[in-house]
Amino acid sequence: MVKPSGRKGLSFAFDLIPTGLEYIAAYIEDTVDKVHIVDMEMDHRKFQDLINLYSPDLVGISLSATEHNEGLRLAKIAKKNGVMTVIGGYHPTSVPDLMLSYPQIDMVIRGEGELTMRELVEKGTPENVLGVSHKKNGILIHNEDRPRIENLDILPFPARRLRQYSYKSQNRTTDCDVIVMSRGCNGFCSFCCEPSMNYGCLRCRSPENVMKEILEMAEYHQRKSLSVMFADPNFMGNPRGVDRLCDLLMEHDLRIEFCALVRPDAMAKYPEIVKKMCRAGILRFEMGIESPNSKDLKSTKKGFTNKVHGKAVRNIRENGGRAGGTFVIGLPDQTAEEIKGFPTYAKEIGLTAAAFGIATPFPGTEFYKELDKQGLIFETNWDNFDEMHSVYRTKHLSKEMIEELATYCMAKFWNLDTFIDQEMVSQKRTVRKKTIVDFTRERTLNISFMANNGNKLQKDNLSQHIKTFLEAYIDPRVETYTRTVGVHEVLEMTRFLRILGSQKIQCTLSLDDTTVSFVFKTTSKTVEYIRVICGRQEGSTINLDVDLKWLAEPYCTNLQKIFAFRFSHNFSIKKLWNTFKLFVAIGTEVMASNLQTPRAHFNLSLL
Ligand code: B12
Ligand code: SF4
Repeated sequence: MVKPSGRKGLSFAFDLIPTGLEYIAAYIEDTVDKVHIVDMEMDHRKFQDLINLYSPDLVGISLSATEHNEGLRLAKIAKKNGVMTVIGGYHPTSVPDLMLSYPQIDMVIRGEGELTMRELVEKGTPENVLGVSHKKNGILIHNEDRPRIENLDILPFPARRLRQYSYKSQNRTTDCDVIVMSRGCNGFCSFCCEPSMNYGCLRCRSPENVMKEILEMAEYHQRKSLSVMFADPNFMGNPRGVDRLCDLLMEHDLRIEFCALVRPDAMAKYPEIVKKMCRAGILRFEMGIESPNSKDLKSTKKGFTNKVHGKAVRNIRENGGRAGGTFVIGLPDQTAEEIKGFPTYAKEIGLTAAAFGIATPFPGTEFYKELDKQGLIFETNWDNFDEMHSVYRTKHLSKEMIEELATYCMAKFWNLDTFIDQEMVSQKRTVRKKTIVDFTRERTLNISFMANNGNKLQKDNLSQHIKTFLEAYIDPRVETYTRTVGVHEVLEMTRFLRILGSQKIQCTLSLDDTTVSFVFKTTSKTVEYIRVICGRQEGSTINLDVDLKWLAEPYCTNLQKIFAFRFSHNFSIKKLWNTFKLFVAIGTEVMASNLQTPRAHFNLSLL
């Protein structure tokens, strides 16, 4: 069972675990000699070497649209070795004819894989196996659909014991895992694959069955602290089930922080359950906010209005949870002005995290059918069906404009005020200030996530994207926010400020003629404000200049990166002394942090 490589979008933030393959492996394990799960993103061996090692009779590959090409490449290698191939997942289910047109694909399993795969390996032939599409003498045969599994409790838990890799959460130190409480969704959003895969039908496991798996999962991870994603597309689809699960979770002392994908209308409607979820450790939420505009919510058939947005976010924030939201940009009639308003709206309603995906017509969706009918889809490379590239013509915006707007939205939202706000909200729960070292370490990871994403995504036009990013950062709201909240009230930095004293630190980022400065005004006790301005301002006491040319140059060496940093703008002895104090303040904090938690290594070069 194989998952192709190729991180895209959100999988830079979360390691993607092939749960579907683990489910299937668990279901067929007792009927085959051996089943191996290979994740080519995590495995550093060549696929040919793995074929030699395992000598499989059958290779099963899981595919999304963006993995189409890579999946075909792997299937070709398997086929060259005389191995039968079968593929499954949302993409092949939607386009079985296309997939079977490739000589290296023998069979497609449509829909859920467990029962179909078991029957297939037991019979040894696809003939009359429900849910299989295959070829016979060059003719495509689509066997009838297999009915959905109504009682999900009959399924054995995913075969984590077959896992060969250690999956990590965004901080790269905590283990992460995935669990599924329900399948399907009762929504009918036009751009989503759920309606075609599950026909608006939501099926749920019993909370008791889920709890049993959670306990088994905790044991698998030796009860270490863990970050777990509920991969249900609509986790709150059955609020009573979630409520019961929270009761069960609270009976145990587990070191698990859960994340769930939820609809904002449910989060607005059930404040008591939201409260309970946060108490039970379900703390991070990703909501499909999609757009502030009613016309977009209507055209995509979201089934709710923008009135629910603010209320949903408030319910989460009040309980110290992380209110994440995703937006869809580049819909057929959206304008640049409308899209530019999205990050502002995200901040206004109080989201603590946001992602801005480009509307992508996946085959099988209503959205795809509509655009295909009008001949608007121009992209032919499936690699770009990743919600980060523009793949069809819209009324007002070019491909380049949409992709730049995605960068703009990202930068406008992920400014320093958002990072501070995130901390402020989580303090409601932790009642503890985070140290400046931990805070900076986590922000460095966020920035590297954005840089990885940007590098990979916009490699042809990276300089322009960096400039758009810098320009979007200029925002007077950062100063207003930091003056009101007080960064020192949110982060533990007493010793740091005492050593640093009264300073005006100016950190200037530039690329060609685009220059943006971050000004940090400190006293020995407070951070008065953080200001983000175009160009430079006079009167700073410490200057750090960073030339971002190296970012736009993907193959630059570490040495080049180091030379991009300069502390010497308008050099004077006084400034040198102040810079020294800054280094001492940072060094002291890093040492203190390493003494307290030796695993919190800090990469000084990043500072
Ligand atoms: C949770 C989730 C994520 C998580 C991953 C969680 C994890 N597993 O680690 C995160 C947030 C990281 C993520 C990222 C992305 N995701 Co996502 N994700 C989902 C979601 C909601 C659930 C996936 C899941 O784990 N399901 C649970 C398992 C049990 O189901 P399953 O994987 O579908 O497997 C079953 C069947 O499909 C089938 N099957 C699957 N593989 C195979 C293989 C064989 C051989 C066989 C026989 C059967 C079979 O049998 C399995 C068991 O029944 C799905 C929608 C959904 N409901 O599935 C979208 C979905 C898969 N994601 C999607 C997309 C677009 C993305 C991103 C590109 C978004 C972005 N821009 O960042 C990235 C892609 C990342 C990458 N490839 O690098 C799309 C894919 C569209 C398409 N047609 O290709 C989906 C369908 C959502 C949608 N838009 O409708 N995702
Ligand atoms: S609510 Fe979410 S999972 Fe359900 S159909 Fe809409 S986008 Fe898909």
